[in-house]
Amino acid sequence: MSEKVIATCAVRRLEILDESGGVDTDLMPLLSDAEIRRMYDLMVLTRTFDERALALQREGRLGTYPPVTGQEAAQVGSALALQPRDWVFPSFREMGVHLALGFPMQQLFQYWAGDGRGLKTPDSLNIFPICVSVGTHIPHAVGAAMAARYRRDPAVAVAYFGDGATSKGDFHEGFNMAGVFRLPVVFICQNNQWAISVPLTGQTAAGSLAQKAFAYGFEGVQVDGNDIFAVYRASRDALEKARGGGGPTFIECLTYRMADHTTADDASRYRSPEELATWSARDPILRLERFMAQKGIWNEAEGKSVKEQSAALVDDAVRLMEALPLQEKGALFDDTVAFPGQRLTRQMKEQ
Ligand SMILES: Cc1ncc(C[n+]2csc(CCOP(=O)(O)OP(=O)(O)O)c2C)c(N)n1
Repeated sequence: MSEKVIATCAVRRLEILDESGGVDTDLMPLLSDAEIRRMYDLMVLTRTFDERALALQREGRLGTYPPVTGQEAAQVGSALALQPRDWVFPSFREMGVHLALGFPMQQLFQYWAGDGRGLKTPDSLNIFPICVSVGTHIPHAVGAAMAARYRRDPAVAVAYFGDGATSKGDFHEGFNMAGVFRLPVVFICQNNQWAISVPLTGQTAAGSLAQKAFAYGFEGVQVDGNDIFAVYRASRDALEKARGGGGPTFIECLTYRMADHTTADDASRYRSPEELATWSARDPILRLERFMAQKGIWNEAEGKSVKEQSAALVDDAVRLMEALPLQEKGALFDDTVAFPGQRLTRQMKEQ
């Protein structure tokens, strides 16, 4: 008879870019100035899009909208590590991923304005429709990874979700299958620390979300989610590992949702101004600007011009979206199901 430790779990946390703009040169991924500039441009574009979407919602020109501000590094950094053949399964707060991958901006506006045509992914991109139902796309990504395996296609499936999704059955079922079959899938959790008004401490008693992967037999890593270099490096490594047959990885990007959950929420009812101020100081865009300034590839005037260029792109997308004829009655059903059941058929007739 004996009693011994049969498993212990170590969780790595990756940080490369600090708040003053300094980097750990040993961990810094090899990136050209142009690649760093692209990261910056896309983060600024995402924030500009976000600010405009909020304004449009307040004017009644968009429906309910979930803001992205604060999460740009987690989204742009991970998306830029992907290859075009990889399959992306977004939840509902990944507009930075969409923009980084080249999804047409006017379609994002269209979707949030309630027009189903906004969800139609261009043939050149492998992005599944936005999934508002929390966590249900996780098993879909795992299924796509299994399909890639059968087809001997070196594509990796990537699922994006929030901390709240890690409490769902779909998360655990998906993780279990991914682990058992060592599938080419990367799970990217933007732990923005709030699931509407439920804080992380109400979501889990675990010390990290990353450690949950350990129970399913694969690696979980936590990264500073406001550090674009750490997110990019962790994502690139996980994708390479999956492509090489090394199985799944769970990346927990520890970040913060700076705005309300959606335009239908008032976060000031459950969060303190102090918490907000702490995270404002960790702004992912400011941090990259400081790094770029020290490197001599950014100054105030250039920052202003990037913001102006982003605003012009957003203006064009809004104009395009609002110039489109309204979606035809009933067209909402077209790409929803291949074989509508009785209830849907009745609803379609009632249109
Ligand atoms: C299956 C399901 N249950 C409940 C909801 C309502 N709901 C919408 S967002 C949300 C919280 C999601 O939190 P998290 O996964 O942390 O993502 P975040 O909103 O922070 O990006 C909930 C409960 C839903 N959309 N789907």
